[in-house]
Amino acid sequence: MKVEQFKIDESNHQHKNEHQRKFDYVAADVANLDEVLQKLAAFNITIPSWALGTGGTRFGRFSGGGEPRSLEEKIEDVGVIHALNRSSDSVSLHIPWDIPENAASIKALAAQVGLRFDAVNSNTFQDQKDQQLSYKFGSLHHVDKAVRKQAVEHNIQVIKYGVELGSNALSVWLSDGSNFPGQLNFRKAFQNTLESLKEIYEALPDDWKVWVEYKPYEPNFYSTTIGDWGQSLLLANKLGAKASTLVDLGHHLPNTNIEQIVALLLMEGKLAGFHFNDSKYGDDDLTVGSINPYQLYLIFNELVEGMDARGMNHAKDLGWMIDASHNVKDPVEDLLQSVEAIKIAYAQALIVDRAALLEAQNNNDVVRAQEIIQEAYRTDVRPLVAEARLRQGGALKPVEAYRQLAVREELIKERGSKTVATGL
Ligand SMILES: [Mn+2]
Repeated sequence: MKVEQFKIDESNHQHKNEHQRKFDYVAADVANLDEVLQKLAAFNITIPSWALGTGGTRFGRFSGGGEPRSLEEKIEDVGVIHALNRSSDSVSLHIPWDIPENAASIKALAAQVGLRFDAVNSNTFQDQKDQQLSYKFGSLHHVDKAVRKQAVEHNIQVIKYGVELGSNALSVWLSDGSNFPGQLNFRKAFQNTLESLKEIYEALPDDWKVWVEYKPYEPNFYSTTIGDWGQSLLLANKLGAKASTLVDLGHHLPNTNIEQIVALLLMEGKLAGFHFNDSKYGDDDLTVGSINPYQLYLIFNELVEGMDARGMNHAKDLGWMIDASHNVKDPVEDLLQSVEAIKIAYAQALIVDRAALLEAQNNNDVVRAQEIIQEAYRTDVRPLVAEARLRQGGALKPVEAYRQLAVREELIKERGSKTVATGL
């Protein structure tokens, strides 16, 4: 299933006048309009291979129709997303859920729909069929050296798959932790993790990075060995320049000031990038921007300020990826919504009056500072995001176009109504 350009153009034609009116209205007040549009056009968000199927919970899974049955079909789906939004030009693979059996043909297939491969993700939080030793009590932190070795070797294998695909980062999330007080020696668990990560680090090609993700709880409920950004940063600093900290928005305790964490990691040159999602209670993995879009904007405000302070390229110098799971929506529509929410927050951050904000901060003018921050947030930047997308050949209204073109119906015809994608 491929979305043809003329169909997108037809859909855009219906919305042309309405879009132009709204765009002209907001554009009149944007001082650096061309720069904002260029940055928005360049900004892409990676789609994870596990998000193309309907997610489940531990209570069950309600699969949707036309789910991708193979890696090839997942790439096809990301191709559809990218054709519509022109902002999702890469895929992140999860090994072993999506093993590229023939890297050359997978790479060629991806290139046909304008995609490349971003970070590869290892998995030592589940036991796989035919696996010799169990990860029940952890992987890289395990008390038994043989289990640690098995987990290290898996990560090195994932790097090899990534090299074949042209990826250049390994993303590591560990579920290692403990469920009960006394179960684990925290110091030894940390040291084992460091030792294991060092072995993985040694196997990284020169131009590769390793991203160390943290999470406070779940599936373990007493301690997690890489539980917060401090523990991740400690590991990344001990490992070296190729290691940095990955922030997953859902991996924080309630009310954590994530924007402050981001600001400091950026300052230290140790922010790897993001796993975007949203949450109300815990690691809910809801659609980005669906619960707390203001927090997302505040995070982007720090990102833009911090990246500019270091002269970084917004689009290329950090990893931007969605990590969400949804059990009631069409995954493609959900991903289109997530990408849109990210770009809206980014656009708002781009139009913040930085010079005025700095002046207000230096004068301790708290009211003025808040006014400046909220002025950008309360601006309807959606026509700017849509204009950038339009100029790239994307749809003015991606979700509407997806429905109009009856993509899901087509996929169900091709794949059947009872297909189940690999993943959780
Ligand atoms: Mn994540």
